[in-house]
Amino acid sequence: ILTEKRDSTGIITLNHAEKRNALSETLIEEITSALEGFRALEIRAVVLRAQPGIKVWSAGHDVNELPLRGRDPLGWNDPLRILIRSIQEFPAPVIGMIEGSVWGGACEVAMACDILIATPDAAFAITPAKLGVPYNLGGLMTLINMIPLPIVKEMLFTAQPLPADQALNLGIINYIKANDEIESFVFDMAQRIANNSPLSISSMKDSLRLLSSAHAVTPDLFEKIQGMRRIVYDSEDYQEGIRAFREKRKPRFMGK
Ligand code: LCV
Repeated sequence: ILTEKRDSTGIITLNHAEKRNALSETLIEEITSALEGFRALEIRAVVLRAQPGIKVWSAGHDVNELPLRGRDPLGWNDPLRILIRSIQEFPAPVIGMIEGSVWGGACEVAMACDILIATPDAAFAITPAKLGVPYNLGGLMTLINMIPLPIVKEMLFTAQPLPADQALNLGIINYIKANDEIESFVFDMAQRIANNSPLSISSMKDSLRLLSSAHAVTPDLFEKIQGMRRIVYDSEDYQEGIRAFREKRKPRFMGK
């Protein structure tokens, strides 16, 4: 990643284009430590972006780091989960500046941002079904807090990209701006945020996080869901999804 401080705005630029900014443990650790550094500098707005004009904002979870059979691929301490929480718990607003296509767990990273501004070519594809992965409860919570349920189901079940204009119509992203306008638009908004009360904003951001995740899940319900998910990540289909990706071929899911 590249990091930059511009007045009270901190900028994180994903910078691993040769691997399509796949969210490896290393890349995620760089992002979370940059956020920790920004917290110490009392940064008042963060912009999370990729290189200008990029075709793929992020290809999502590094598939080569997905555990093989028998282990939850999206457990509490997995890097992607740590990254999502570090964005959601950061005391200042994080603006996702999206150029290009966003895949899998990177969609959830985008949806964990507080405000999303995208270029017309941006698109969002949530892909666990393409890999045979059972998305986790917290991740689904992030998604349904940002996306209307019928659209979340369409995105999860088809794993097809949702284009920026459709995302804007649905209120998933705040603005679409042309490539030559988006940077100044985003930084102007970051500056407006930085000029307001950081204490007020931080308390409201955290209150909204707590309110939006306040869903009663009984222990029985939780264990039922975990049991269902284990059947999936223990399945042949889960292995087939990862193998197919590595062999650069379409997966053949047999439902077992
Ligand atoms: C590792 C990669 C990746 C990658 N991991 O370039 O949400 S969940 O549950 O599904 C979660 C588990 C998750 O996020 O899973 C990952 C979901 N992501 C995807 O399904 C997208 C996978 N990537 C692609 O479909 C293509 O790479 C796109 C369309 C993003 C870009 O295609 P393009 O032709 O421009 P390549 O496919 O040639 O990729 C360039 C290099 O990046 C690696 C890929 O293996 C290749 O590496 P090599 O040059 O060593 O072959 N790469 C891409 N995505 N998610 N590695």
